[in-house]
Amino acid sequence: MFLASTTTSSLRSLAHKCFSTSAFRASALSNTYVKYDWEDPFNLESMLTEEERIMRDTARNYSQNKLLPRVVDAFRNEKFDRQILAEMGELGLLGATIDGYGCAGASSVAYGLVAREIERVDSGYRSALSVVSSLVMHPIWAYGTEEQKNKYLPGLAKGTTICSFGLTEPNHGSDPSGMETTARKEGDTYVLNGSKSWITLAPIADIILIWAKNLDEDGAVRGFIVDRNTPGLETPVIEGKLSLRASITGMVMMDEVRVPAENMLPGAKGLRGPFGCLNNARFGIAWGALGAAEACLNTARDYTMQRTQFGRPLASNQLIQKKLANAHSEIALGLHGCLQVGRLKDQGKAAPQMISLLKRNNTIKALQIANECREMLGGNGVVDEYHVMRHACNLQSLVTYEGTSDIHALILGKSITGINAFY
Ligand code: TGC
Ligand code: FAD
Repeated sequence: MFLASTTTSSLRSLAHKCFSTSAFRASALSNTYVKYDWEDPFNLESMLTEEERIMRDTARNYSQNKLLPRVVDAFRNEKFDRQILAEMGELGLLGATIDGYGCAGASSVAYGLVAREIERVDSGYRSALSVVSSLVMHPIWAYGTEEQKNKYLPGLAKGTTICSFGLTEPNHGSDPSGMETTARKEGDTYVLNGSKSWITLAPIADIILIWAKNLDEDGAVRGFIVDRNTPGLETPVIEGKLSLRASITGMVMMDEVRVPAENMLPGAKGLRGPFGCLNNARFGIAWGALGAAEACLNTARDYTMQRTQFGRPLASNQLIQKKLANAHSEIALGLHGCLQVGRLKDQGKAAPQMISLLKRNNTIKALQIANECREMLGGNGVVDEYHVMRHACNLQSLVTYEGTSDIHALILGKSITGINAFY
């Protein structure tokens, strides 16, 4: 009783203190109606820095004016124009979070905003940005020697050097720990043997970061920068993708490929090397997926406002409005999760599981949104010029690469229960 009354009186006194601050009183008593901005429901804009807004606007202008006009043809004909990376480099969009070496030194949120804008046009273009920035530039910067950084980062930042990240193998996708690619030391070279599969940009890459088990270190996983012109290296294209057709994907076959010993990244030993890169790339995918979802929502909104059936716009039907509201809500919540994890990331406080949660949830939600938006466009929804079905096809890859949705569920499940359910 005594405790209860003490608590009540402390709470009353605390409430009095809070209420007497002018800001609290103004907001609590104000009758001002705050107008809802459906295009920015939680006022994300107010939480960005000036620099982040500038990077976002640069990426938006570029992708809407230069990428959008090319994408239908690129997707139809499975073409990736390598000039796109040079254009992104020119604008400072590659390796944006790295400080120095010709990079912008921007925040993680700025990187996410750029991914969102590029993916608003096509996931394949964002894939190229992710591979260069997170999967190759990041490890060279984080695990490389000063010589490696000076040699590779400026060209990668300009987009004049094209690169790939080779982790997945034909027999080892979700479980890269079983990889069969090996490295063995011979004099001042490492000799690589094995094959990698599903490697974005591999057929046109100038350098490929290959993860292999080093036989001289009990099979510890190491990263090697392999030059395209090395004898024994082949990079055949994987044809016939029905997803990410505007991105080029290939295999990497290595038969006694000799790499100078100084091309091994000394700061990465074990699987935490490649997984550290994946944290950054998965974070970018979490933002990017929502850019694709926003593009679908905006198209469906415009279409259903203009298209008339039964004598009134489709958008005046409850079923349509419910679909729009669902998509709108998921995008808004997802973006704010990304913003929070981006801020934590820059403070060194982001756990990998936070990124698994975002990557899994946002890609699944974006795919659902794209499918529902496609339905709202009726027959036109299956035509590439409306873009929505292309996004839906691309999003199939997003729920698969960089760890499938179910693998990320198991990562989260392990954290929740403490039980490893992978095997
Ligand atoms: P596990 O025993 O849990 O861990 C091995 C070591 O790695 C460390 N680690 C991490 N470190 C940093 N960040 C993370 N997210 C990490 N996750 C694990 C861990 O601490 C441990 O370190 P150490 O020093 O103690 O040895 O590993 P596991 O073999 O049991 O695997 C767990 C699992 C299944 C989660 C992992 O294998 C996984 O994530 N699988 C998914 C594979 C995947 O994501 N592949 C992506 C290929 S790249 C790609 O798809 C690019 S697409 C590009 C594009 O076009 O956009
Ligand atoms: P598998 O691992 O064979 O999985 C098949 C199914 O089984 C999935 O549904 C999976 O969730 C499920 N499964 C697996 N294990 C378990 C389990 N323990 N419990 C329950 N379910 C399980 N890789 C790179 O290294 N570099 C790249 O640049 C790259 N780019 C890519 C581009 C594209 C377009 C695509 C599609 C893939 C790319 N990948 C890349 C490969 C990608 O990361 C793998 O496809 C992905 O990790 C899944 O591996 P997998 O395809 O071998 O599927």
